[in-house]
Amino acid sequence: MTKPEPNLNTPKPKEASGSLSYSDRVKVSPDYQNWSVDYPDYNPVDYTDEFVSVHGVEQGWADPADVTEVDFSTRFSHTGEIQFDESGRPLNPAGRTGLRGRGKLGKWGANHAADPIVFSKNTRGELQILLIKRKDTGDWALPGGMVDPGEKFSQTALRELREEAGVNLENLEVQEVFSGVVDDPRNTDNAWMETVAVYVEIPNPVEPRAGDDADEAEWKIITPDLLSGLYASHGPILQAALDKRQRAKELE
Ligand code: RP5
Repeated sequence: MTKPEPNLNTPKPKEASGSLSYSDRVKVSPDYQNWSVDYPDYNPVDYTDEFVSVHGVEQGWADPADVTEVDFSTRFSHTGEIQFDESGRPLNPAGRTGLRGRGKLGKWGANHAADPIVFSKNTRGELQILLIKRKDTGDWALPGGMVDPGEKFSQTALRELREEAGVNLENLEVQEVFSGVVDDPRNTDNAWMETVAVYVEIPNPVEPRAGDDADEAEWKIITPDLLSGLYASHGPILQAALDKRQRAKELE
């Protein structure tokens, strides 16, 4: 097999929309993404946004710049054991991203979030999903957010639903449908988003009201175009919830 040419100098065509794009990110060929593939020339820019390194540290939501000060024995990844590079930085389980450092993420390693998937049918009987339009990228997304200390993932998901979409379902039971790395535009080689997505179905679509990080909140009919246009990997996560819902219906 011919060895694929690494291409470190071409920026990725569509890394992210809006203010999340990292202009210094370089393209990594899929053949070279896995850390187990030898890539001696790999030397991407080391970037941590000032908002993280100054304000984040002052406000207590970001780790110190020196990764050796972080106690990783209290941290975890949904993907299993985390690998580290020779300087002690955690390595993104999804592989090389073309950027080192933490970018706009506060924590070295996994940055934990939770996402609510809320289904309901409209008056014509069509299945809908409650989505928000993110202020930072303008993408439609699940109304999820970062886990607060001491919170269970399901609590985070339902709190974020209330804060971002104005819908309070905090007394309802939810079904877990996904846990793992999100293909988030903020991810770097050393800091990445992970989420737990949960789903619930309600009989009537409650009127949403956008808040917090959301510009808009709306019920959307689920179509292939909607699924493929969602933020990060929210499309595949929503598809997993649809499949699980379908299997549950078949057993009823
Ligand atoms: C995504 O970012 C997660 O799936 C979740 O929806 C979101 C959390 O980040 P913020 O919305 O708090 O920026 O990776």
